[in-house]
Amino acid sequence: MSVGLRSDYSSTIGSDKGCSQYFYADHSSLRYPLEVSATSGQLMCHFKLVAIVGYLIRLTIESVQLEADSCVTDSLTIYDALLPIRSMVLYRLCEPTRALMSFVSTNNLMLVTLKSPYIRRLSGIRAYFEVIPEQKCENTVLVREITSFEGKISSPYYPSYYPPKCKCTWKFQTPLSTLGIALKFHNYAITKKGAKGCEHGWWEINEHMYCGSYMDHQTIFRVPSPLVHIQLRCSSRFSDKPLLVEYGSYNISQPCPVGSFRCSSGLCIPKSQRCDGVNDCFDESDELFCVTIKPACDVTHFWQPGPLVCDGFQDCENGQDEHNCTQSIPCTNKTFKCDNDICFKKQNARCDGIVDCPDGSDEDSCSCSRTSSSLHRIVGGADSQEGAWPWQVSLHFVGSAYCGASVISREWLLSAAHCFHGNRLSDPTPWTAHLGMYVQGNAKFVSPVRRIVVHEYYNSQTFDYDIALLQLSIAWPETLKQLIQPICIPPAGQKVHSGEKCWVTGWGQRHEAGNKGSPVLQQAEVELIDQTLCVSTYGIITSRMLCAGVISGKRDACKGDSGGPLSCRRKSDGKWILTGIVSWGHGCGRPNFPGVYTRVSKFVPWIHKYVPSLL
Ligand code: 4AZ
Repeated sequence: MSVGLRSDYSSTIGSDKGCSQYFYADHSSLRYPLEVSATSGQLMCHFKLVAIVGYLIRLTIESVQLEADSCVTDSLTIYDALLPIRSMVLYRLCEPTRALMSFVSTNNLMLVTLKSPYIRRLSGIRAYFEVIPEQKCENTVLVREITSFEGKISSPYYPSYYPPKCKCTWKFQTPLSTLGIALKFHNYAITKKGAKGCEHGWWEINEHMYCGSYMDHQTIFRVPSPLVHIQLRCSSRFSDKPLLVEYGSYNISQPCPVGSFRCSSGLCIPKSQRCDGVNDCFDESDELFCVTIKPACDVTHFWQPGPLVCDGFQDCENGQDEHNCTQSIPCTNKTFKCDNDICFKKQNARCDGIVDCPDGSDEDSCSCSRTSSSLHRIVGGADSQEGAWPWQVSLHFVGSAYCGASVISREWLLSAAHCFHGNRLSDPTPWTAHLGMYVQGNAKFVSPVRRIVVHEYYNSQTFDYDIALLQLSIAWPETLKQLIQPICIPPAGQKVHSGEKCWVTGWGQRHEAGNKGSPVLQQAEVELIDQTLCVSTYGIITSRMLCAGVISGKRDACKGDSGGPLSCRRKSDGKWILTGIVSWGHGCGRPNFPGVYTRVSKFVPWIHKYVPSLL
């Protein structure tokens, strides 16, 4: 017999028959199914998986259904042992998924628990497990003289998540002393290791130490040596996302071939792709320092099919392509259809505060803050006026003000990921959100937090992707709409203009050296700062960050303001836009060290993934 259902684990644990089971698997080429689902009642399942000694268990999850509440009630937990010991957690899933993912134990035992005590719609799991041999993770590679990527290395048990304990070694040798090794990391990057430990992989490359982190694009790391010794140690507490790295040789004296441009990330792209408005480098370095020249079209060619049609975009310098239009491009799922059937190329034409449709239908029924009464309240001084920033939220952790946030809908807030970094801080239970508040502690509405969604690429060393969504347990009532109003999310990829004046607000410290927050909501007017200047000040500024401040430094965000809004008023329609989220900076209010903010326009699709109701 290849698999034995030895006994029900305990008839008192699950109300559903077969929910708690003990499997023994001794056949290494079979898939053993693990499936359970229920539409009402509760699920409290314990699946104990045991393989033959000397082998490991790979659990592949095809789908999981549960209530998404940051694991407060519902969770799927995979343990690297037969008992639910905290230190042996391999992975915990807090939200439903249909993405195929697999996990490997470090021994022949695994426990999978599924908890869903109040089933509303459907809870369950569809998965299978296999018995697999332990894999060695070392290799010696002789790289050819082709100066392009020729092979791949990967984390152990790829494409499974790799286990928390691992050690891989790879040795590379190129045929010529003039050739080094180029490593192309997929959705991952390595940077010099600082004083802190590494959270997502610890790399030693020719005796230099690096930490790895996940990103939304590939990066290239070049080692200018013909002999390269690499060691990877898995440093995460849990199983971590699989890694894939392409390797190849490159010419040490000329890392990018003639006719190509070298991105800041090390990637080489054809020179022709520089300054074409497309982020080919992924880090936007190909689009920096560009002077845009729009064609001055002549009437003879702008009716031709192509970009120069009536599409809501001014392609010609003089705007001729958009004058007296009688022709429009057909609507697709990437366009917005106005009520009078004209289509606009811009996906985000709807509710971006700019009237694109001749009948204004793209801007009808949009609900974020237009605030016509806003002008009188933006005044100098540090204390704001009561009700002036109706999207401002104070987040309390175990009863004390800890961070800021912004209201973006009836039940969702936007804040900074770093506010929730750490075991206790990432649990929504101790958090409360205080809305419609002016003096600390006197909120018009308080709700517990149901769910915290930290951006999956948040990097606690560099503060990259410093963004988090919070779902309230109780949506704020319509009756409070005079005091609580959502702020608008910027259109995706919106460009900001340096010198533009915006406002930062919060109850954080009023001095860098202080240790207590302000009782009254503070406001400070700050200027958006040129990205190149920001990079030259701090060095480690990514395209997900922007700087704002004043030269004197006097007006700035500080500790306790984190997660709060940087609000900019759009001239065209008077709407307030959440341009930034207070993230970090060198101290507070220091001359020449502006505040650093998360650039919200980079996260529009990510926000929409969780808050689809947002217009
Ligand atoms: C902080 O510690 C912090 N001056 C927030 C903003 C700034 C500095 C520190 C910017 O939360």
